[in-house]
Amino acid sequence: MACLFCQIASGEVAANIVYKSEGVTAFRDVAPQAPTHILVIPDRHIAGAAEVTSADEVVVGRLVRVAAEAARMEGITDRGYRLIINQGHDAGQSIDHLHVHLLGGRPLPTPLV
Ligand code: DGP
Repeated sequence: MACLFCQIASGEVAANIVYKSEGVTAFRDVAPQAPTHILVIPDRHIAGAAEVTSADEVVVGRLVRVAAEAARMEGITDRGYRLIINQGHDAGQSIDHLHVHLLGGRPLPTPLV
């Protein structure tokens, strides 16, 4: 079955893309939970954090760097932001393609859960 985020990475499905380079795509979440809510994904399909292998370490590191660059572009670096990866059912992962949520632009709840 076609993976939605693979289709966004390939351009087959439209999204509000804020960054695309080096095998990584960042785009605005369709249902933002904060003033800034961007998803950062590897273009190559990785189902989730549990499926990351040593061969993925470079691109997975790149996800964090691109998220930090996106935060700078959003102007939220100084006030802070949160990066989240949901893995599996209990975490509420709804799309089985690894993605980092970049959330910011307002105070975020603490503790985390
Ligand atoms: P998660 O629950 O961690 O699997 O997050 C999946 C996110 O993906 C969720 O915040 C909503 C977002 N999302 C789902 N479908 C689409 C879509 O078609 N386009 C965009 N831009 N975001 C989507």
